[in-house]
Amino acid sequence: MRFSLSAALAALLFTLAATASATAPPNEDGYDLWLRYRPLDKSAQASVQAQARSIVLPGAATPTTQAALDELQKGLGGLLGRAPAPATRIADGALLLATPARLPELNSNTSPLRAELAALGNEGYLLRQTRVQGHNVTLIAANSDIGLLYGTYAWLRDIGTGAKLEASSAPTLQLRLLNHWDNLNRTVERGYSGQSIWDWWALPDIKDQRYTDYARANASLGINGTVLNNVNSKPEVLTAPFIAKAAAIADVLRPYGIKVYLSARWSTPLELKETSTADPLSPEVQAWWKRKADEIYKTIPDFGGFVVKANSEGQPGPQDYHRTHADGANMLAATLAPHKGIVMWRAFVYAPKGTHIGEDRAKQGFDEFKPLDGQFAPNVLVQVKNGAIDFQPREPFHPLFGALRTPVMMEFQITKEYLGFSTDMAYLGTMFEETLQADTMTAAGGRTVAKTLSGIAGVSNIGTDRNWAGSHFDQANWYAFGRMAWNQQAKAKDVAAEWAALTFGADQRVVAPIVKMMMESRETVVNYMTPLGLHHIMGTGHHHGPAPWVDNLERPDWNPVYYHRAGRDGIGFDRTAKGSNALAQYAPEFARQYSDPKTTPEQFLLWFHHLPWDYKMRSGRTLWAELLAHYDKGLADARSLHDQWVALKPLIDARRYTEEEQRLTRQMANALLWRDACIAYFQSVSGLPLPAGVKAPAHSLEYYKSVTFPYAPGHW
Ligand code: GCW
Repeated sequence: MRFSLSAALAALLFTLAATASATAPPNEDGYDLWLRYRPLDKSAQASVQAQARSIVLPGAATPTTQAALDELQKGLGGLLGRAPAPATRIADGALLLATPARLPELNSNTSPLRAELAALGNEGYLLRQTRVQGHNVTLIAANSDIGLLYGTYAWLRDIGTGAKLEASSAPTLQLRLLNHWDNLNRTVERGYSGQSIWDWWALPDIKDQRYTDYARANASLGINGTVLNNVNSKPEVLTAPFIAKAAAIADVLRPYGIKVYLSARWSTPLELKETSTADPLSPEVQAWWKRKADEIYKTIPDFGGFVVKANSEGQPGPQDYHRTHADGANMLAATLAPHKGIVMWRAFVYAPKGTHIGEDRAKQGFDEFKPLDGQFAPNVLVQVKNGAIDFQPREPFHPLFGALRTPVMMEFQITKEYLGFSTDMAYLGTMFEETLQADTMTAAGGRTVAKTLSGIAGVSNIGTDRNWAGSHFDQANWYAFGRMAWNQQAKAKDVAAEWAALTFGADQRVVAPIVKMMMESRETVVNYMTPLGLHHIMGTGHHHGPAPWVDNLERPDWNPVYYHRAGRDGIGFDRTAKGSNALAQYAPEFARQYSDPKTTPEQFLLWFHHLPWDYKMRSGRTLWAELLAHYDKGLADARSLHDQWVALKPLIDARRYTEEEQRLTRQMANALLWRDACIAYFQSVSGLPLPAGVKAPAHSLEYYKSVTFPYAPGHW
């Protein structure tokens, strides 16, 4: 009896295991990103096969078209099980890759595509089921080989998501860059995904396969430039050995349309002891930079240019010599101009120690750069962070957008310095969309932030972790940045759906719930960290965890208490005319709307206003009760994110399921810590009781103050 029972049990377990392995998808480690090319089902395979019976590229292959052909081999090999061989003759069912140079009839007066192609510029593409030379083909057409590569990725993407073929697409911005904050010793400032992928020691001789896969991933999104090193830069990066290393990376990235840029340290020639000063007006300094630019272009003929962090957070700059940011930027720009290089000069500056420290930090970038407008050389762009403080979970757009005639680059932070690193889930597509679509009100009828841009940069979240980004969901932030750099009108939700389908498979039972989680995630983080316009109340230095009580740092504007200004009388930073008047930096109509708390969107309320705790919110609740409700909602939603993921378990491969489940569990704990610590602290300041139904924090304020995060990553 005992024997047969255990036999029955064994049989049952065997059946369960067999069923589980039959349904659960195979494990994945995330290395393939959104370019996974897992087999399609039979009917989808048949329809793709019909579009690509052969692959035809008229004319000779170039490194870029070779990259497209290689991707098709890889992609169709995975999706269909085998890829068609390249053919030379156009036939029915061919997948045809053509530019007017390769197939002159595309440009003939009778070509129906001529005008459409002409409108696509150098990088755009069109996808079309059409007839060419009497044959039914699927056409990927563009004006250049890089357009063909982008079109190839778009075609593969449409297959992966199950979408119908995109008609045509062209980017609005020419500069679509990643900024790596990677140090030469391979640590990454604000990096939460391992070491820098750039192995400077092994370069230039040893070129990791990752560089090619990095290029593929970026080209698939249309990213066309990358700044290899941290804006807190070192002089060595501009010495010959490192230029040779950068050149080796540039060689790998070039076929994929990606240019290499470097962060230049202002005082490089002085620190290398090759000049006696770093004054931009010194002929010796100018000559040095000219020689340096010539040297770089000799090694990297298509070098993109420099990004510069000057006179910011202790970095050297032209102001050390009583020169302006424009003097500095223009001097570098003059050395790059003959080579068609550019300077991206960062506007992330705030008063150096000891100088007008009394001024609202949110105003300082504008105050420095607005008066210089019109003084910059044509190949200078001012690179502006999305908000005026620093990559907070939510910030209003920076007032420099729309205020300058000088071309402006957007700087987003893809790595989540202030949003829970790569351990908390926060899909940033919604944040990118919110900022890009915000109305600067700098023109009649409105003018979105997107419309004010000449380029866009994202601070990379890429590292040596097997999954590249620290977590699977953080891959989506790289993806969303790239897709929205290509098209600023893209909707975060559509981008999330694309990413989810490509990353987890185009099954609506998986895609729809994942998109829902993604779309909720960033607001969840805002709620448990910095609701209602609160900002910069994170832990000192590493910026992890709650620390609203901190008031003892070297500079007042590094202290959380400086930003939330909570006291018995109320909470929030008054940036109206009664306060710092930062609102005066915005367009008059914007300033008018945001000067009145009643017409200020509540998500920015405490950013612009200092209000009494009993201020009546739109919900009818007091500000105090509303603040508590937001913290509670943040915690509840963090728990819900976890539960939504758990419900997906049967449909996700075990490895990725577990890796994310562990993170979402950790996020619940982090949300609880934030909620409890902030409530304990703000209650100690407001002196108000917790309304009925609001749970008291689990510990004393002293306990929360004692929580530390030794060796938190990303902070050197
Ligand atoms: O957000 C802050 C970061 C610094 C960073 C700086 C900047 C590269 O805490 O780590 O330095 O901004 O953007 O320059």
